[in-house]
Formats: sequence, C-alpha cells, structure tokens
Amino acid sequence: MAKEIVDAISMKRALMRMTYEIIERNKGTENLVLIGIKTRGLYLAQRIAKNLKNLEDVDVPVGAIDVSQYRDDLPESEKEKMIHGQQLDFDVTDKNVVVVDDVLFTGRTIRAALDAIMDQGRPAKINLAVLIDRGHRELPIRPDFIGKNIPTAMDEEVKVSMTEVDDKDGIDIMNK
Ligand code: 3GP
Ligand code: 5GP
Ligand code: MG
Repeated sequence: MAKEIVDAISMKRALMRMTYEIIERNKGTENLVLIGIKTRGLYLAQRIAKNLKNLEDVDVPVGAIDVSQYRDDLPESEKEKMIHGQQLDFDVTDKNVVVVDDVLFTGRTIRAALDAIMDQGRPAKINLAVLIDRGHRELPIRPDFIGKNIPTAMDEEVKVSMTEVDDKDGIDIMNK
C-alpha cells in the first residue's frame, strides 16, 4: 500500500529551498554546473536549473550521467543490458559541480557517479543534492543539499513521481 509523504507543493518548496542553498553555498552561480543522475535525478537537475534562471537570470549548464556501468554491485551481464551514455557537453574541469539524484540509499550510485565525473576532468569541487535521503549508507557519503530526510526500513521503497515521466509530482512510501 502506498502512502503519500510529500505532496506536489511540498516537493516544489523543497526544490526551491535547495536552489537557494546551492546559490548561497557557492556564493552565486559562477562556474556552477549541475549533473543529474538518470532518470529522475536529471529531471530534478533541470527543475533546479529552471529555478536558478528565475531567481538569478542565469543559464546553468545541466549534464546527465547514467552510472549503471560504474556500479560495483551489478554483474557484468546486467551492466551491458543497460543503456548508458554520459551526456556532458561541457568540461567539468575547475567547475563547481552539483550532482543531483532523487533518492540516496547505500551511496553506491553516488560513488559510481564520482568515478564517471572524474573520468571527464578535474572539478574544483563536487557537492551532492538529493531529494530524499532514506538512510542505510554503506559508504562514507553524505549529501550537502537535502529535500527531505525520510528514515526508512530496509523493506520499504520510496517512490518518487515526477510529471516528466509519471502521473503526478510527489513522494510515496510503500512496502515492497
Ligand atoms: P530513477 O532512474 O528515476 O532514479 O532503478 C530504476 C528506477 O527504480 C529508479 O528510477 C529508482 O527510482 C527506482 N528504484 C526504486 N527502488 C530502487 C532501489 O532500491 N534501487 C534502485 N537502484 N532503484 C530503485
Ligand atoms: P544507492 O546507490 O544509494 O543505494 O541508491 C541510489 C539510487 O538507487 C538512486 O538513483 C535511486 O534512484 C535508487 N534508489 C534506491 N533506493 C530507492 C528507493 O527506495 N526509491 C527510489 N525511488 N529510488 C531508490
Ligand atoms: Mg535515481
């Protein structure tokens, strides 16, 4: 059974707050680039970029990465089946990179994302923005910008819906 824990308006507010925090932490938007982890991390990055445009009238570059080929806990056969492709049409060298994802769980996806980004250049710094931190980390990774902290049980699943690909904006929690 699914239970809505964050509705569309709360999700919008959380993303706006995260946008302000990103501006504050970076003392502006100079050298800022956003990298979204496909699929919903990319849509979140695009929404943050839209907020930045509205607030600061800047066009911050948004790139996409698919980390499946870099994950350390998937068999080679599974990795090959996945569609992968880094879509960064800008150089990350000397940039302030904000990696954006929907749910942070074990941290393995982010570790993989860091590998993928470092393969492309040497950023000045990398920060992490996630809409949901559900806990259960297996690596020493922590987010810098958090939409909501949602403590979860291992057998629960957080469902993030975004109108770009789903029937609504919102976050539900359900038992697997
Ligand atoms: P996303 O690509 O939008 O992030 O992994 C495919 C989708 O399944 C992901 O969508 C993710 O949100 C969702 N998902 C739900 N539970 C899990 C989980 O435990 N692990 C992973 N990797 N994905 C999950
Ligand atoms: P991690 O690598 O930190 O274990 O998991 C992070 C990635 O897996 C994120 O990209 C996220 O999309 C997905 N993920 C892990 N757990 C969940 C979950 O409970 N809900 C959703 N929506 N995604 C999850
Ligand atoms: Mg994701």
